Amino acid sequence: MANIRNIVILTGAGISAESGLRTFRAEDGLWEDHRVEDVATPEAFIRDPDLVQRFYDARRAGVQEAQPNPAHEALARLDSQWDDELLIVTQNIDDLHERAGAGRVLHMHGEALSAWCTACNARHRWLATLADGPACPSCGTAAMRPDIVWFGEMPYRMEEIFAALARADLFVSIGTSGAVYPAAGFVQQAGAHGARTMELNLDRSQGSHWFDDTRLGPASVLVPQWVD
Ligand code: BV8
Repeated sequence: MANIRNIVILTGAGISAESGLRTFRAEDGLWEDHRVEDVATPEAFIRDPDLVQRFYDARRAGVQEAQPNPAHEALARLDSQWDDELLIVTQNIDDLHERAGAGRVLHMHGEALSAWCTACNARHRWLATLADGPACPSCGTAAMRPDIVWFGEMPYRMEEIFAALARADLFVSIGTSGAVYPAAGFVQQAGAHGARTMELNLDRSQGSHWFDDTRLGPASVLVPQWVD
């Protein structure tokens, strides 16, 4: 990758699809079982906390059963070899990037394996269920929610992401439909600052027209081809 120094990679549910984790907007998609407003908004959590907790308890269990695929492994190789700036901004709440060995990962929509105490604000690595109302290890109250960014909530570490996009020479989007903001707008921000932009996806995304280069196919094939 001649004269490329700083890279930002955005990943979405599609990079984990071949690890068996369902995406959101396919026919067998995750939301199909639920209306997104019923499980991924703060209002849903107030209205029916048990439904929301059980939805994420099931996602948390599924994440622990899944294994990284060649796409996650290729990005981990790139991360370990790349001497300049590289940031994997993931919309995914699974830990497959980390388990493949990637270090520079930023979960902008939170993490399935993290619990957030709404009483004392502490965050805990959490592998079990939350629907049964476990006590917060820090303050002892039964007030923990999934550490997930729901619709209407502020994604994590946005300033850090915007700064990385402003410095990027290359922006690569992998396995996302480009349906959810602000992530769907990153390609425009990177391009406006002069980055080359590339999309690796199974189908054309809603933002395909913003990319310099679009390659269609499964991430487990396209990402190793690009990295190696
Ligand atoms: C916010 C929770 C303010 C965790 C998620 C109009 C304009 C701008 C914004 C809005 C707007 N109307 C409403 C909004 C705000 C809203 C939004 O964007 N709504 C959408 C529906 C229009 N956004 C928000 O509320 C966000 N917060 O805006 O705060 C703000 C604004 C700016 C700056 C700061 C603050 C919060 C959004 C976060 C919501 N939480 N998830 C969870 O349950 O997982 S979003 C949810 O959808 C997922 O987390 C995921 O990240 C996201 C996007 O889904 P994808 O990852 O793209 O998955 P999808 O199924 O859609 O697509 C999969 C793709 O993979 C497909 O293209 C497919 O072809 C491809 N694929 C499949 N298999 C493979 C493959 N590719 C390669 N290989 C394969 N094998």
